[in-house]
Amino acid sequence: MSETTTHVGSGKVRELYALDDDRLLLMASDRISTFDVVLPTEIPDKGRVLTGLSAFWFARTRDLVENHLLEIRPDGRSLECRRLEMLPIECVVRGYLAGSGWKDYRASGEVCGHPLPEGLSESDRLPEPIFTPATKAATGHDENITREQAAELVGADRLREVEATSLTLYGFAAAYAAERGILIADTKFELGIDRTGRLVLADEAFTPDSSRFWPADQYEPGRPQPSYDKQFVRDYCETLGWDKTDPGPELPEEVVAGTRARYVEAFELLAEIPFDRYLDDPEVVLR
Ligand code: Q0Z
Repeated sequence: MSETTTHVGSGKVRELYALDDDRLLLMASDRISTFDVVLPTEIPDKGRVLTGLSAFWFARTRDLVENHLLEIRPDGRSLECRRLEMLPIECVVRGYLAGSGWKDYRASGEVCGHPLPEGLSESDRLPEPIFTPATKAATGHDENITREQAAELVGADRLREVEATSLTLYGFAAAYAAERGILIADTKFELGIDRTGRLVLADEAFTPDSSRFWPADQYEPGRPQPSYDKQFVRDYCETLGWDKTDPGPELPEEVVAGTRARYVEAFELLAEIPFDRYLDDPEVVLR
């Protein structure tokens, strides 16, 4: 990092730096969170897996929507990106009934104003994927909003474009991943506007941190699904009687190794590139 690189933001497990007026650097650490707490133990290469997957999806979806990616750094964990005017909503698409979607459905029979058929079970596949925007909460949890609230925030015409783009991206990625043994239950994007007013996919795309990945071979509606990447960590934490407040527990080496293996497996299934090749030359995911 050069002297003139300024830190401009932190996520739970990522850092954002300004390179100049037009470019940002997004860096993914090896930190992992569970039950919303960042744990004291890192998962080696987790940031590289997520960065590689995100860059892979940017390359694969560039004909569907423009994206912010300029370069992938040789460290494999940082992306140089175009700086955009970010939309003040989180773009969420759900193909399955999980998380807050399942909670809202149980309470009201609908999710963000989408009426759904009666009698759906937890983790059921939805008849059609639905766009369920949320507000960006600085801390804590994003809050689901209605289409009307989202239209007030971005404008009705822009919202229609955002919804169509989000559904197209999810449809492409979910079908691609399902053929390779991973169900993408839902996903969250950030979209921005470039200086010419065009909609651009930003932030990260279809990583296990921004999406719910489920192993397709264990899919069984009617219960919560195991997480593709974090299930070992959650199961281990559940054995401890930890109250899920900060600080979280240290992870034993077998949980670290098993979790790292799951991240690498997701990368290799989706990108169809050995992870060691990515470490040698991160640009392989762009070709
Ligand atoms: C992304 C975030 C992170 C903390 C701002 N291309 C862009 N242009 C303008 N702003 C952003 C982007 Cl990606 C932008 N975030 C989310 C990421 C750490 C916050 F790594 N915030």
